[in-house]
Amino acid sequence: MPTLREAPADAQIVSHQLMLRAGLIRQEAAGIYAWLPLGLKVLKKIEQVVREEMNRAGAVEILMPTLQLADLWRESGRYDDYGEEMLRIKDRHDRDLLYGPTAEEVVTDIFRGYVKSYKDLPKNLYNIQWKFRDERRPRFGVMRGREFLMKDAYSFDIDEAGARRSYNRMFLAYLNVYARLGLKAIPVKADPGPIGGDMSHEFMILADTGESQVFAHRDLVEMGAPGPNIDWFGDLEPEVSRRTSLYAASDEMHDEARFAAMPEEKRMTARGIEVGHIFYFGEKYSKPMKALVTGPDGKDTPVQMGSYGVGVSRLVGAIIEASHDDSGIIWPDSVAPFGAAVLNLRAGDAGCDEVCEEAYKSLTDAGLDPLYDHRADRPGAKFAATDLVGIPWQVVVGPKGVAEGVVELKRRATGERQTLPLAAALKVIAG
Ligand code: 5CA
Repeated sequence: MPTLREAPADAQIVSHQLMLRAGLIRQEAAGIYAWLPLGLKVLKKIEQVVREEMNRAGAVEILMPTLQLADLWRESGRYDDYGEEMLRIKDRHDRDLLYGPTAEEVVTDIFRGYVKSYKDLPKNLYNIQWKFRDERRPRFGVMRGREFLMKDAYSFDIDEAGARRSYNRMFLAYLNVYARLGLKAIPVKADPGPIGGDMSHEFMILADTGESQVFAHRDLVEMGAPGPNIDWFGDLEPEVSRRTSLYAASDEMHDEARFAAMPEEKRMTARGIEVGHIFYFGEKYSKPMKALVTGPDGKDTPVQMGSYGVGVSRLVGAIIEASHDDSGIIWPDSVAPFGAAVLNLRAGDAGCDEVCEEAYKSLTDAGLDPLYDHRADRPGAKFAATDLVGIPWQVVVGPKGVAEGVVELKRRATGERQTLPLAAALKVIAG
């Protein structure tokens, strides 16, 4: 847990500063990071939330390689178009490879190898894998990296109506992901860019440091997520259109006339962090790559596709932007690197050691994945470090309390402290 007192001078935004100070990441090259123990724990927890919500919405996990064959991209026609953002590599046989910036081509190749009939549809395959884009200006730490972790899902349907149902499932699953991460995300109409297609939404977290401009109806901010208990394979159109009927657009798609037609108090212009982007693009890849399925009429037709990305590593930064104070990070319980910290203020003292070990064991048994700080540091340094790294609960054990049979329990988010017996503290933490 290599914490730093000062933020390195080149970190411009608070999340980047706090990620470096809390020892979550280490820069290895511009836009390329090593994940240190605490950072990796958070990244894995976000990944797991995303995975659970994808599975709930009927998507199936696979893992595609980071290195892809250029020939697949020649088939889709994107090899030349993608430009300088693509990292191109040659192997020892002089074959052209690339480090995948996204995986439409690879997943289409997998799909066409196995699925031949509409009876096997719908299908949605996803993976959580590192991507590389040689961004011109990598900045803000993991927010705009060159190597970054993305969840990318790809849907396959026989017709447009099916593709829209698949799109709707992802649209709502995304809202559930962000809600579980303690974030308020707004879906906005977006430009499909190099992925292509004619229907696209970005999911934005409001933050002054965001790189995107958002124009939206205020009510969208508080509308919230649908929750896990919707009928995922039923009619989701009403839930989706409740949200898409209110105005919301990124700057590329902004329509000033429509925006101005809303009541003034409902008009919101803000900066946003794009934490997800979904696309419907029909036959854009299936047609040139000949991913054909036999329809009910016996005819072969190109499958209808969409793709759905979540910026998993970017979310670490986005959550910090949305949840911190002057002392450091405030992790939502769902992704905190440790559920609770046990601070031994006098390590080596038999009484303190005994209470700490009991606390550590009980918290472990309760599934809270606790951190035990038994370093010889002075108490002030321990408090500051635990606040900085944002652990939701602190159980503070010192000689005075031990003599009286109590510990101090602190909630990081509110700063609230209470003095109580260990067993009672454990009950409060367990909720
Ligand atoms: N194939 C589609 C969806 S699967 C796709 O690549 N979409 S994307 O380009 O919009 O990327 C998906 C998400 O990845 C973005 O919404 C963003 O959250 C994240 N992302 C994109 N570029 C970067 C980057 N340079 N650094 C960190 N995260 C990024």
